[in-house]
Amino acid sequence: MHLQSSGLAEEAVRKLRITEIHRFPNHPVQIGRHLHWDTPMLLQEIKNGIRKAFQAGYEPQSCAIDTWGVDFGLLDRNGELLGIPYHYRDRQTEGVVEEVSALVGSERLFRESGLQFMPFNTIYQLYAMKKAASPKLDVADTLLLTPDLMNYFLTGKRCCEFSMATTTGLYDPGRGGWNVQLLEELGLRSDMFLEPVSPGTVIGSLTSEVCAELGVPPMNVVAVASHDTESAAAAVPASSASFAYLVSGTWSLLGTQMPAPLLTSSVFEHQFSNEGGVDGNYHLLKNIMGLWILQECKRKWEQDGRSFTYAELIELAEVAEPLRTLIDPDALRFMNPPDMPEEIRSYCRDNGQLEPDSVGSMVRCILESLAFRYRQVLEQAEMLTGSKFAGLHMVGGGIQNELLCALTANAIGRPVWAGPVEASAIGNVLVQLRTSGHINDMREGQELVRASFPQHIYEPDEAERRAVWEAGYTRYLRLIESDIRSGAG
Ligand code: LRH
Repeated sequence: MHLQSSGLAEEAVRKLRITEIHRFPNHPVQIGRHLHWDTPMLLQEIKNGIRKAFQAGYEPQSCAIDTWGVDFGLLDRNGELLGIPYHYRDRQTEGVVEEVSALVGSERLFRESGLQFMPFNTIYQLYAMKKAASPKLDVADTLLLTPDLMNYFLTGKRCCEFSMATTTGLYDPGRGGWNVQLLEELGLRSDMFLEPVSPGTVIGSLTSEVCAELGVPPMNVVAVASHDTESAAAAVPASSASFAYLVSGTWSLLGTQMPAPLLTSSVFEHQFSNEGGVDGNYHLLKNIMGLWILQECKRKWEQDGRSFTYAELIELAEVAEPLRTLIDPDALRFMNPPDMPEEIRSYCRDNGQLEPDSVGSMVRCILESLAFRYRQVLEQAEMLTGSKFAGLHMVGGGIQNELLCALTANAIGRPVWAGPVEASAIGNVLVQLRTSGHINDMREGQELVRASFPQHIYEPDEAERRAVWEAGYTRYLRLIESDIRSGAG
């Protein structure tokens, strides 16, 4: 979650400078049978961030929030939060994709939502709650997606921001509005949903209560592209109009910007998503499991008393044998297993491969498999859009993993342009700067990013090494195919 106050430093060449004022961890909490977000803690930390910005001597004109997609809170008719919002990795949605597809038809579901079928999409969470006869659905007055919920706590104003709305599976990108018919067919109420507003809309000012609590003056809260992926995409420092990008973090989102959603059968078959961004643009992208797999291994090793920093893990991977074992990072079994290293070993056993036999070989297996998956998805994106991309822009926290960037350049056989790391925060700030009139449009914002943040270029290995990567990729594709045939994953 990013909270950014806008500030522009005027220099000979206009440059943007960002300063980190406050950072906090965001751990889910298992309560009984369900996995939840610690929503009160998140609000408190956002407020701490605002307070610290003023205490540091800044005079912010505005602030804005962007978060992960799909999750939401429900307000009752008194405007109070009903229950504790679920985490999208909660198991309540197991089997729901199949059920909803059987009910309304999978092609139609795709055509009317533009999204790949991911079990955690809002539509499936709501359907799971309905199946469980959740009383919250009966008394809910308003559904607010996570950034909208936080904005509501800060301003007292209820709003629904467009980019988040498009992650729900209930917004019809073709027709441009909530899919009331589909909601009705699923037995869900449509009156909980607010009309989406565009990124750049001023929601309101901090409430007098929040100002008094924090000891700060009133400040505008802006709805940016409040879906973090879209904020990050808005900050990709591309110089050409057509480019491919990868937002790398817990998830890897690989895609390209489009003037309109692409709702063809081919996009449906390849399971890409159309997600709304700034200026009504759409992004054709795919969710790839991402560094979650590595994060979960690290957490498990820590639990077992073997703590490593990421730098240590990467060092171990660097000296591990290359291309020893591969996995399909997007196999559903990796979504939230109790023991990720064991899940990987068992995947390898199931596929007749050697198991990773050390921490280094486990990390190497994850990173190489991700890199090959990026190539596969990049080539699919080219096929679907009829584009040819010269290389791949990588942004987000994951690019601090230099080995991943280098492996990706080798897997795709093209350059990787890495940077900036804080892309979501920067895209968030760009929309605020446009709202306050400091920049005229997002193109200018993109140029500002290019002038302000260095990019690191990773070139693929020389010609003689290409054969090794090509052979690795062929092995990866064979693995994926046999996985699909056997119904595993
Ligand atoms: C990445 C992200 C992604 C969503 C997922 C739930 O942070 O927003 O775009 O699909 O979280």
